[in-house]
Amino acid sequence: MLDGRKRVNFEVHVPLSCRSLWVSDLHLGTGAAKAAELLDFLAAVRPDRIYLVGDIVDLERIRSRPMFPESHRQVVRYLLDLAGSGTDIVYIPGNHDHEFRALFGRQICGIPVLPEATHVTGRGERLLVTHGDILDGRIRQGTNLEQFGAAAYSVLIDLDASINAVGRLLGLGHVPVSTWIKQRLGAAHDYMQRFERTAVEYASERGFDGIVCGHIHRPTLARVAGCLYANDGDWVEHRTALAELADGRLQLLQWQSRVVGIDSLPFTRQLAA
Ligand SMILES: [Mn+2]
Repeated sequence: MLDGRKRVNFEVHVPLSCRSLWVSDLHLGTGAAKAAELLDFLAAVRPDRIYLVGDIVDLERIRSRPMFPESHRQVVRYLLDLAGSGTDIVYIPGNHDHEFRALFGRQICGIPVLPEATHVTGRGERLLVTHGDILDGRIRQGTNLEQFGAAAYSVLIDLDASINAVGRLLGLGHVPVSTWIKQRLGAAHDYMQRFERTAVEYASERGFDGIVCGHIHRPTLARVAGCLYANDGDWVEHRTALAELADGRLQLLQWQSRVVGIDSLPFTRQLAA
């Protein structure tokens, strides 16, 4: 089982119809991407609209170590086919695929490329959708320790892929080492908390009821001082997505050989207002 994450009381009907689905941090083009599992997940959900919330294809890594196996191609083809057959898809690039920011305002095979988006839920809540790296700029104005946390955190995210590649070779399955380290490395933990707080401030200042982002590879759904903070997680480590269900409620989903509804990670504390 995955580090003690518990199921919530949420029944999943396959395929799961939902109004909207947010996925990010796929990091296709790296050995860490869980492309085959993502394909299984995508086949088990029927969203009206999909937001691709950045770090979809890891152009940064591809430049230094080119690889793009068949399963990664299939993910891209599948998404393009969905767009071609009427699913509304929006692409918001992140920092690992920032080259696509040159295409803001244009479309790739019918998929608009946007810096950010506004999503209104069935319950009338206005949510800001952004990858989240823009928040790093605000966090870097923080203390040296916080800056160290941000740097340590991005190293850990990369490290996770290497550790798990070794784990797979040894037949160990998924080794949640970086989750373990992240929970214990104070500076990384401080960075994540600051990221979440900054995200909520950023959305509130701009008059939104909440924010949906990715970037820090930590699936979370929380309400902080009346503002919604939703992080759709990643497809390197957690295999998670955020869904808006038919009734307008938000729900974190995880692929565990089937679609499962999950709570936020157990180590997510209630953030200070
Ligand atoms: Mn990112």
